[in-house]
Amino acid sequence: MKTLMNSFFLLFFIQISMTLQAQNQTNYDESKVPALVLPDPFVSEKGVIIANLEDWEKIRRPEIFNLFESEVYGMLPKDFDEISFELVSEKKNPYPGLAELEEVNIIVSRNGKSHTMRVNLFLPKDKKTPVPIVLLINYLPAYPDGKLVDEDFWPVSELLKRGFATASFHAETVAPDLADSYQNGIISTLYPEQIGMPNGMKAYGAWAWAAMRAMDYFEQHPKIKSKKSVLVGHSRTGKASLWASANDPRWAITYANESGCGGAAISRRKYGETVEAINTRFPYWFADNFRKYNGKEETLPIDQHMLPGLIAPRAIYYSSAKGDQWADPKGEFLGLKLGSRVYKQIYGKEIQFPDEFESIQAPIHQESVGYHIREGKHDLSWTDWEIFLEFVKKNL
Ligand code: GTR
Repeated sequence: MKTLMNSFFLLFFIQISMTLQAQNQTNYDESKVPALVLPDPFVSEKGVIIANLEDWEKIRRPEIFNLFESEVYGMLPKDFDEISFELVSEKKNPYPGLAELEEVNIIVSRNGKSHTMRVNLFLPKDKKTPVPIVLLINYLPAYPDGKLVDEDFWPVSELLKRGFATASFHAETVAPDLADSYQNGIISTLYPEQIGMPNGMKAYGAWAWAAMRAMDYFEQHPKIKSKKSVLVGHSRTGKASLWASANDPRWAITYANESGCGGAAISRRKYGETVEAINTRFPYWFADNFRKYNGKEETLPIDQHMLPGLIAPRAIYYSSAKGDQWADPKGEFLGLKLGSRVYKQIYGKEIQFPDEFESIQAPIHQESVGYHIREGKHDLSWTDWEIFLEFVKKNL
């Protein structure tokens, strides 16, 4: 018993000291950011210059997608045998005057096993025609009083008043957000062959998979205009939203708020959270292969500026907070600015980004690509939603 306790404490101290070490080494000094030498989105692995839509879609996009899948996020299996939807009634509708509430169990089966995930959907009451939908991937701990909604994070009534249906699921409905139990959802039940594979499905793959299943529900819903769909995630679920949309062309607009390392921000900058720091604290978020790049970001065959191109030409939106240096706001901005070249050069969108990140004074809302940075800390706030919804008005 004593030996067991000793090894428990030893492991605990190793973990703490690894975290502290990663935090101590955090760089917040722009003058120490390495000169950026980034992989070129417009040169194929065989050296072909990619200058038109056909070469982009047939050659380069698949190459970039495969690299993100194997080296960063891990696989996202798309097959299953059956899907069904069941309405349940467990919670009280907090907006009886504004909305109809649908609590939906989505039941997916594969190889004789099934998993049930929950989506909560609010439909505006007074609308006769199908309406656009905003889906938020939530990861916050369940609200203490069993409440369905925290309006600060998910502004349901504001969305309803603007004519949207809105839905949310909790990340843990498919994969717990914990290192020792993340597989205890769809991974061990539906896709056990993924376990132990260096490019196998991890939490991000599972959360992105869940967004796809929610979309399956919206697509067959007579009151939802699923072609006008918006996928939103903050921080860890911002990263998952980007990977979901790279895998699923059904999302019209994808919004990643303060998604930082492994999301919007360019890894090679090593500013704030690094690849090593994120893989150490959250070894179950990304594919095991991503660990090869701990401290060796410059050897990644892709970088996060190549991720928006997987979502193009569909609209994409990033935002940052000045007090969220851990997520590297400048790296997030550059990831989008450089990533938007696919929108401009391949899809002919009108895009003009400022030269200097430091000179940004107002939201940058371009054709299909948008960005804002605000004062304050790491959070998905009403300010973020309000500015983002202006972009949605023009781009949905
Ligand atoms: C942090 C993590 C970030 C970000 C954040 C969050 O601890 O380092 O990558 O995802 O959590 O999800 O709030």
